[in-house]
Amino acid sequence: MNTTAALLVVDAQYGFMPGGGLAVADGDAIVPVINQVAPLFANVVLTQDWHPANHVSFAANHPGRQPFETIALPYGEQVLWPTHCVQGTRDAALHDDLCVPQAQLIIRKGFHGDVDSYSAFVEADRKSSTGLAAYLQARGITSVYLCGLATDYCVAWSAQDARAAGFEAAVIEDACRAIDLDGSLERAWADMRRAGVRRILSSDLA
Ligand code: VGL
Ligand code: ZN
Repeated sequence: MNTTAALLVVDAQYGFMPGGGLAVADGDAIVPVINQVAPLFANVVLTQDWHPANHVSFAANHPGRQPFETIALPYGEQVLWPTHCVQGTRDAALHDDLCVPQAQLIIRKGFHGDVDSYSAFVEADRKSSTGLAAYLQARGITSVYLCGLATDYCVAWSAQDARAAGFEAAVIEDACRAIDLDGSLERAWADMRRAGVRRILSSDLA
């Protein structure tokens, strides 16, 4: 088994599955695909979107604003989301059917009330590190395979930041689903390609 590779399972939480606060169409279809590829990895890291109820990314915390509008924040443009993945709620829990017992680390992100964090590596202010790059480097990991939700937000930002931190990165497309807000999915694939992120299928791994 390749000990220099890690599988990064992004936000496989009820909040992004059908019925969740920020439901992604067909989001639960990724769970069996992740369960199928995970045994190929000795190193697995999970992320968990983990917001306080007063989080700046929630439309409900901006009177008169609606979900999916954007606002300007000190660090840049922010999409306003429906309330999702509030700390300690069922919405924030990882899907019960996810089977990755060998996972070694769960990175929780988006816990600062005034900063969002799509990326598992760096928060949306582009300054605050989650510590993940240093952790992976300390473990001798050189390549990161990404799956989870959502392709065009947390997966895409994490993949590009993995490249920026010097890792090889590949997104397992059929182990992801997208929000696809105003063409965000096509833009995300173009941005990832430019950053040197590989686009693969679970069948490419075996
Ligand atoms: C995500 C929007 C807001 C994601 C998280 O996991 O892609 N998207 N919070
Ligand atoms: Zn979020």
